[in-house]
Amino acid sequence: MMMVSRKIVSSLQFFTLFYLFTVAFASTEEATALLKWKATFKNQNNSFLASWTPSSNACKDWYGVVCFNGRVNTLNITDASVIGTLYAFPFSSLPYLENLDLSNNNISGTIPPEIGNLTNLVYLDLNTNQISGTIPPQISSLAKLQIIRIFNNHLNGFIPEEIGYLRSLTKLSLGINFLSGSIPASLGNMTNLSFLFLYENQLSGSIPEEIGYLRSLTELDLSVNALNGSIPASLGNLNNLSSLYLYNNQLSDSIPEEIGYLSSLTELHLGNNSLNGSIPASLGNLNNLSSLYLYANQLSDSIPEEIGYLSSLTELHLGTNSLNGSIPASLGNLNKLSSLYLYNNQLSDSIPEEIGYLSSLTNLYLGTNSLNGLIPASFGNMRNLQALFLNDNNLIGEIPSFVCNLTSLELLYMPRNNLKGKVPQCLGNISDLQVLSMSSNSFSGELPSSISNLTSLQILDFGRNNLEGAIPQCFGNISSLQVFDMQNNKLSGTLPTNFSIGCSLISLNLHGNELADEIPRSLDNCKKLQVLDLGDNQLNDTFPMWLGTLPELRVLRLTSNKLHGPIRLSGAEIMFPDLRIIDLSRNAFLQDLPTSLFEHLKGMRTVDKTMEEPSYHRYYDDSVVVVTKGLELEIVRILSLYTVIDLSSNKFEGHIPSVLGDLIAIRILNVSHNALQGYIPSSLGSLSILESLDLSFNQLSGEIPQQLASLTFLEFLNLSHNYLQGCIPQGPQFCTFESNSYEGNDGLRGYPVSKGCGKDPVSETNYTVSALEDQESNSKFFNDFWKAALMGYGSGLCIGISIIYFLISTGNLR
Ligand SMILES: *[C@@H]1O[C@H](CO)[C@@H](O)[C@H](O)[C@H]1NC(C)=O
Ligand SMILES: *[C@@H]1O[C@H](CO)[C@@H](O)[C@H](O)[C@H]1NC(C)=O
Ligand SMILES: *[C@@H]1O[C@H](CO)[C@@H](O)[C@H](O)[C@H]1NC(C)=O
Ligand SMILES: *[C@@H]1O[C@H](CO)[C@@H](O)[C@H](O)[C@H]1NC(C)=O
Ligand SMILES: *[C@@H]1O[C@H](CO)[C@@H](O)[C@H](O)[C@H]1NC(C)=O
Ligand SMILES: *[C@@H]1O[C@H](CO)[C@@H](O)[C@H](O)[C@H]1NC(C)=O
Ligand SMILES: *[C@@H]1O[C@H](CO)[C@@H](O)[C@H](O)[C@H]1NC(C)=O
Ligand SMILES: *[C@@H]1O[C@H](CO)[C@@H](O)[C@H](O)[C@H]1NC(C)=O
Ligand SMILES: *[C@@H]1O[C@H](CO)[C@@H](O)[C@H](O)[C@H]1NC(C)=O
Ligand SMILES: *[C@@H]1O[C@H](CO)[C@@H](O)[C@H](O)[C@H]1NC(C)=O
Ligand SMILES: *[C@@H]1O[C@H](CO)[C@@H](O)[C@H](O)[C@H]1NC(C)=O
Ligand SMILES: CC(=O)N[C@H]1CO[C@H](CO)[C@@H](O)[C@@H]1O
Repeated sequence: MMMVSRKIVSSLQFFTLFYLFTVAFASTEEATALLKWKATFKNQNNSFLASWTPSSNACKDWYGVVCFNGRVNTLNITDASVIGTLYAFPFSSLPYLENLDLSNNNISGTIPPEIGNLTNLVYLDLNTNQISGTIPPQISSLAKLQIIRIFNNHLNGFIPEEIGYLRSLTKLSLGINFLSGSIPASLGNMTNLSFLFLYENQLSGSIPEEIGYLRSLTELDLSVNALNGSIPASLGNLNNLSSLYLYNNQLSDSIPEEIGYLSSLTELHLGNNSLNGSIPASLGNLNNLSSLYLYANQLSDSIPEEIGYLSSLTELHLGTNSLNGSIPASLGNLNKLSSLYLYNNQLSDSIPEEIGYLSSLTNLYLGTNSLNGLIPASFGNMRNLQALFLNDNNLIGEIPSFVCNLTSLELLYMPRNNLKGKVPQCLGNISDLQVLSMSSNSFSGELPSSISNLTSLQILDFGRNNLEGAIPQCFGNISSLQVFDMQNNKLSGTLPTNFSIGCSLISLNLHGNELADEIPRSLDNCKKLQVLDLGDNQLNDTFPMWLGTLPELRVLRLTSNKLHGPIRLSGAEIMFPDLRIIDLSRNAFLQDLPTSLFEHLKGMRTVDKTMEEPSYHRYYDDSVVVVTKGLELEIVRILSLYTVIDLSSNKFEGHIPSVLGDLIAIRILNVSHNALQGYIPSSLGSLSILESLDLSFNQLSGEIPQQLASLTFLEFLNLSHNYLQGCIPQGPQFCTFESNSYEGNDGLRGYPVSKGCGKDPVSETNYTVSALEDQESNSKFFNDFWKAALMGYGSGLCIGISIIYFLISTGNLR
């Protein structure tokens, strides 16, 4: 039909006749074919395509269909809720189709090779569907194609090399799929290509040099793939390139100097690769560059002064590299700069005053470097600054009073410097402040009460300074506050007593001050509280049982205070449901261990590794010190994964309740230095992830339960200074403990205190020394080994025994 029509057009009259004929015939054939395709949709009631009926005129009435000379020229049913496949699509029946847009539907299955029959196709858009399988190479026979958009599907396999034959292509957009293999060099033949988007796939290998032949390219996005090798210098030929996105790959070697020849470039994003060497000074030629992202590479040497010539720059992100030397003063020329990220490098010397001239700056991140000297006074000019990060440097001096002029500030983050002096009262004027973190400096004097005027404040962290005086009462009123950390200062007086209803506190850490009196009852208004550390103060109160109603409390640390009295539970149904760390050590608690408390503690009854981090964790890490394995260990962040009961150094008496064995998530159990009596309950053998057990300095009697030998994670055991007797159980972990674990118990026998315990009751485990002795008493090897082991190779013995067990179990020693 088509071939005939091409030959006949010379006669106008005949053509008119023929044209009328085709209108009737061709659109019937095309319409019938389209209806057959529609009949395969899963949702036949699709209201968008309700107009597609056999009785209506496809060219005139059908949604999304445009005809030209009576033949379907455009089929555009984007975002029309189609649920179907392309298997019944009439590829062979639409010879005049130029524009096919099926984007934003739910089309699944693969692209049939018959797509190659749409020989007049100019525009192909299948983006945002569920299309899978490979790109058929037949697509390359569509010689008129200018635009291909199949991004955001499930395509896999290689990009067919044949695509390079599509010489008319101007846009190729295949991002967000599962394409793998390397980028075909043949793409370099598509000389009219101006957009090449292959981001978010699994492409590997290196970037072909031929990409540099695509002189018409304006945007090249190969980000978020697994590309390696170096960035080809040929890219420097792409005169019209305005954006180059290669971030999140594995590109290595240095950034080619030629990138600096891309005079049209406005965006250069090379972050998160393995690029090394220095930043080429040639980048200073990129007059139109507005964002330069080179973060998270291994770039070294100093920041070239030429970066300061990039007068259009608004974003400069060089964080997390190995840059050293000083910050070039030339950066002060970048008067359009809104974000400057230089954190996590090795930059040194003082911060140039010129940085303060950047009056458009909203984000300044200079943390984690080796910067020293004073904070330049010029910083007072940066009236638009919202975030100032100077943490983890060696900055000295006082908080300059100009800081209070930075009235747009939301984040002021300067922990771990050598700043000193008083905290300025005027901080209370920075009314949008959300994060105020000055921990680990040497600030002195009192906390200004003006801070309580900061009604957006979420994190207030002056931990590890030398602040003194009382905590202003009004601090209890900052209802937005989530983190309040004043640990390790010299604060005295009482805690604020007016925590109000709706209190947002998640973490309250006042550890290591001189705070006295009671724990304020109003804290039970802080229903979101997860971490409460009031340890190492002078608090004089009974056990705050009322905290048990806080549903999310995970850490309760009251060590080293003057807390006293018995711990008894009222009849409440649910108490401390999420508690994981309870440290009441070094107080004056009396009478029985709190059995009724142990009967609650639901959070310690299951081993749960899926705790959410609080939302503030980017600016604050909760940390708690626990005593484990005889050492102080600071747990940062993962503290919700640690489960600790420390009741040591009190005046508890009576028995160790066997219900403790139900708290199977405990890793650290310390009840040492009390006046506990009776037997060690065998139920402790159920604490299967216990790492540290300290029962020392009590009056415990009887034998060590054999069940403890099954605690395979136990790394620290202290049973010393009790009245224990009988044989020390033997097991894989038990043979790593030395005699000081047992000293001061005159009645204990067996390894490592004395020679074996003879015919001890055979344990359930395969690893007992006594069982081995019985089986191996004739073996000369074993006797020699035993002698060597007793010469002090504590843990060597364990390994040795395992080897022997292996030999026994394989029959080699029999
Ligand atoms: C089409 O039918 C399905 C059930 O077969 C129904 O869930 C859906 O809402 C219907 N859609 C329209 C647009 O009527
Ligand atoms: C299809 O229609 C949408 C909106 O109706 C339009 O944005 C899109 O450009 C059209 N596609 C083609 C190929 O004409
Ligand atoms: C697409 O359709 C399939 C089959 O009806 C359905 O299971 C799937 O959830 C749909 N996907 C989307 C993204 O709508
Ligand atoms: C490339 O684009 C130019 C200008 O638009 C056009 O004249 C030429 O035909 C195109 N080349 C191909 C192979 O389509
Ligand atoms: C297309 O590109 C490939 C690889 O660069 C090359 O070998 C081939 O000769 C090119 N084909 C044409 C027709 O230019
Ligand atoms: C580069 O862009 C200019 C201006 O838009 C245009 O005239 C020129 O043809 C482009 N060069 C190429 C190779 O496409
Ligand atoms: C790039 O990755 C491929 C595997 O995908 C590997 O064979 C090749 O050695 C790598 N090349 C470089 C330069 O790392
Ligand atoms: C703070 O701003 C005021 C005017 O708004 C100005 O007079 C004062 O000098 C500034 N202080 C500092 C330290 O920059
Ligand atoms: C809080 O701000 C008000 C005015 O905004 C002021 O009068 C008051 O003194 C401030 N309070 C403190 C403690 O600085
Ligand atoms: C605790 O406070 C009470 C009175 O409130 C007082 O009698 C007692 O001596 C205090 N205890 C300590 C250890 O300071
Ligand atoms: C020793 O361990 C093996 C495998 O763990 C087990 O099959 C065997 O019954 C055990 N023997 C004794 C005596 O417990
Ligand atoms: C008429 C025509 O060109 N038909 C082709 C359609 O596509 C299939 C698959 O590529 C070919 O086999 C046909 O020849």
